Amino acid sequence: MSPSLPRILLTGFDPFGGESINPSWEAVRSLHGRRIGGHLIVARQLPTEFAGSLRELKAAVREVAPTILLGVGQAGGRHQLSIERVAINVQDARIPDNAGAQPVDEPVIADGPAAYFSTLPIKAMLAALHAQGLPAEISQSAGTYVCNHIAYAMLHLAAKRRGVRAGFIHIPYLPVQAARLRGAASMAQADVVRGLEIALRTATSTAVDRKLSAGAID
Ligand code: PCA
Repeated sequence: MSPSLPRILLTGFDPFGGESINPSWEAVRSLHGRRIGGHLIVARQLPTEFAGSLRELKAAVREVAPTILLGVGQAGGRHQLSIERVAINVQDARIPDNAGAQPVDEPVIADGPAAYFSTLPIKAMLAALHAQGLPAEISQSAGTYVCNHIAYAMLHLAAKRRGVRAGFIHIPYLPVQAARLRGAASMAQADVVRGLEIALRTATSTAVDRKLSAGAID
């Protein structure tokens, strides 16, 4: 690994919930080794497991020493690139994770704060995605499953390290998944990858986020 470039740790998940692929890993893996905004991308797959993902995230952070952490996960049913604003300190699993664990109303980190806000420039990222013709939104909840868990853990680890920022993006199904699911929204992998590139380039070049309305009523 080039010692001279600051690094971005970009994570995707393995398949879960009966799917045989996870679009987050398919997109993330194709960016491994790329340089974006003067940073080297290191891609890692995390298991869709509460305990296992946290263990592997901590090991990857120790090894890679990233200045930016971006988690990516599948959010079947969402229609666009979904930039998460917040991660909450709760695990509430509707289905068992890939290790069979199904925590209900447990904290991610026992003594952690109730929530963390993303420390990436979410509004600047949103504006850049729209400007490049990609559908994207700000999401006010990353859910309560493994993705929220990892988003929270990334922000918790980043909060303890000077100059380190973190965030999370949920992505729709791939067309090949949606074709089986009749009516589900999807996004082509090339667009997801381009969107992640744009989001990361914006993160590397934006120290102070923009103030743009992108809220929700419900
Ligand atoms: N999506 C799940 C976990 C793994 C993934 O890709 C989630 O949204 O929690």
